[in-house]
Parts: sequence; structure tokens; C-alpha cells
Amino acid sequence: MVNVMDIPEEEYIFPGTRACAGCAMALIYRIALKALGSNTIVTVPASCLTVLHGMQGFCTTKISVYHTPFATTGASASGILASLEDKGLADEITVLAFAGDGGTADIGIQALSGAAERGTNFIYACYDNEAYMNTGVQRSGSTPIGVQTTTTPEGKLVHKKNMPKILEAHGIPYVATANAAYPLDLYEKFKRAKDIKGPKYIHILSPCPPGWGYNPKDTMLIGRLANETGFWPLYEVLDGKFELSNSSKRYLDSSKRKPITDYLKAQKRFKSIDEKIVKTYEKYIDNTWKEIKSRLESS
Ligand SMILES: Cc1ncc(C[n+]2csc(CCOP(=O)(O)OP(=O)(O)O)c2C)c(N)n1
Ligand code: SF4
Ligand SMILES: [Mg+2]
Repeated sequence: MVNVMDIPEEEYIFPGTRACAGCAMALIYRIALKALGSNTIVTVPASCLTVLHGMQGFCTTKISVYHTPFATTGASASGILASLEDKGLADEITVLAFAGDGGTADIGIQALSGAAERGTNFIYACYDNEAYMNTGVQRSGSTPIGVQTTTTPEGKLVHKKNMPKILEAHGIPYVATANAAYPLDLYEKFKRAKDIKGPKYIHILSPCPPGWGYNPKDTMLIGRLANETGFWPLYEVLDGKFELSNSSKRYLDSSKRKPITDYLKAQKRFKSIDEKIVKTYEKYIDNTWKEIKSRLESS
């Protein structure tokens, strides 16, 4: 297990990015780059992460970043890797695709699926702020039920898409969930992914103060509640073997979980939900953990 002293001091993002105060995505990116080091090329589609990098002519990172059209993150990663292979550099340089939930669960899903199926040796990280934030909070396939966005003014009607499961169905060697509020776990997962050959997929919950409607100082608190209520369990699937991460293990016992209302009531995006939606969440969480238990028992 890593501790805070294991995290390298070197920063790969210069201070003063264009991300909002309290942005979890900026923290996730910072930790991921510390885990992967300077021999990394990142490919990024249109998103808040593009904005973080700055206007044309500037770049807030010390590493090479390729800005790719919205739908093409997976395909661009395969292209970068092919070029590195051609130059004999593929073993030295890590290819990291870093996209938002809209760029992953919706418009980029076929390019990602293709890269996973081809066995591209890359890490695909999805920072999931659960909506299209960069363009003013529209719903995505990863927006949870009941959330108010500009395109779901009365609350989204269906649950979020389960992207980690979809990637698992591709039979790739590594799939993990993570959460910006657990940076050591996040660091460890990127480190592990770096040493595995083939496609690796890490799906990270990324609280967003303006999009979720909470005070920027509460990003870690909100992220922790997602785990403590059982809504966002942390786990890894390594070569098909399912393992619950340490920070989520105690929530196998339902009595240890906080009520989901602690999470929902702390964010303005859930302000239109009623008792029926709360019950839907309770059932969703129960089902999620029943499945986790049966996977652990059968492995
Ligand atoms: C083909 C195409 N359609 C739409 C857009 C406009 N657009 C830019 S960023 C964005 C939202 C991205 O959402 P997500 O991937 O969740 O990242 P976030 O903004 O939340 O960080 C959209 C719709 C675009 N750049 N290209
Ligand atoms: S809108 Fe949300 S995800 Fe985008 S930069 Fe601001 S806090 Fe980060
Ligand atoms: Mg998003």
C-alpha cells in the first residue's frame, strides 16, 4: 500500500490552470501524471480538461498533450502508439487517454471500444463529473437518475451507464474504479496500470462544484460521501479477478453505509428529487452490493 511519502514531489502541471476552484478533475490529472511520470503522452478530447491546458500557444503541463476531436480519443491513442512502435519507443513511453464522461460514455464509446478490442497498449482514464460540464451542464449517459441539468430540467429519468462493466466485457487485463477523494488509491491504480500490457481502463468519480451545486471547499467531502453511502464502490478487476479496494471494504456491511440522502441533499443538482427517486437509489445501491458480494464469493 502506498502512503503520502511515496508520491513524487515533482509536479507535471504548472500552477494557475483554467480549471474552477475545487475542481476534482485537476486533482485527478495531477495525481495520475505523478504516477506515470514524464515519459507519457496524453491524448485529450474536447472537455474541461482541454480548458485546463489553456489557450492556444500555452500549455499548463510539462508533458506532451495531443488535443483530439471529441469522438476520437481511443482511435488517437491507437495512432500515437502505432507511431511510437514504428520509432521503437513504445516500451519507453506510456500512452494515456484522458477524457470526460461525455467523451467516454457517449460520443467516444466506439473509438474506445475499438481500441480495447484491438488490444492497444494504453491507459484510458475517464474522469466522471456526470455531465457535459464544459458546455454548460447537459446530461450525459453517465449522469445519475434524478439529476437536474439544462437538458433534464426536471431530473434525469434513468440510471447512469455502467462504463467499467462495459469495458470489462471487452476482456481487457485491467479495469478499476477510483474517486478523486481517495488520491492514494488513485495513485496506486495508475501505477499498477502502467506496468500492465494491453488496454487498461480507470473510471474516476470527479466532483464538480458548479455542475453539482456545492461549495468548492467541499469537493473531498462530497467525493467521500459517494463511497461512504455505497453509491460509488472502489474496485479493481485484474485479469478477470474482482477485488474490492481497501477504502470500500467496510461498506460490504450495509449497516456501515451512510444514508444515501446524506449524499443527495448535499448537492443542488438533486434538488428536484422525491421519495420515489430516493427509494430507487436505495435499491440501486443494494443491488450493486449484492453483485459485489456474489463476485467476491465466486472468485
Ligand atoms: C463533435 C463535437 N460535438 C460537440 C462538441 C462540444 N463540446 C465540447 S466539450 C463538450 C462536453 C464534454 O463533456 P465531457 O466529456 O463530460 O467533459 P467535461 O466537459 O464534463 O469535462 C461538448 C459537448 C465538440 N467539441 N465536438
Ligand atoms: S466545470 Fe467542473 S469539471 Fe469543469 S473545470 Fe469547473 S469544476 Fe472542473
Ligand atoms: Mg463530464
